[in-house]
Amino acid sequence: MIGKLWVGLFALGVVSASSRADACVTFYEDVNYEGASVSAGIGDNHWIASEWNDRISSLTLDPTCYVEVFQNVEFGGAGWTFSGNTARLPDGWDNTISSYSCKCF
Ligand SMILES: [Ca+2]
Repeated sequence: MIGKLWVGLFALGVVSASSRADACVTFYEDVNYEGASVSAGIGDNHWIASEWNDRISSLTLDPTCYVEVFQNVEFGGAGWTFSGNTARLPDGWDNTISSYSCKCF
């Protein structure tokens, strides 16, 4: 009984550890999580690189994470924070993101 409890706790720990290691955010080229995608871990990205600049149209987030996105490089211009999966970026945000910061609780 005790042994099973410890096995269960260990398994739980492994699951939560691996979910922490998963992507903080995944960006998609098209709305509804379609087209090309790119995932990123926790952290700041001051320049999303030319391949993804002004291209993102939807995003998914790890349930424990949120991402602050910016219209310009170096976290400049307007900003918006997303705290959940977003199938369609709000008006004015489609194909505009150039830098971001992804954080988890
Ligand atoms: Ca797009």
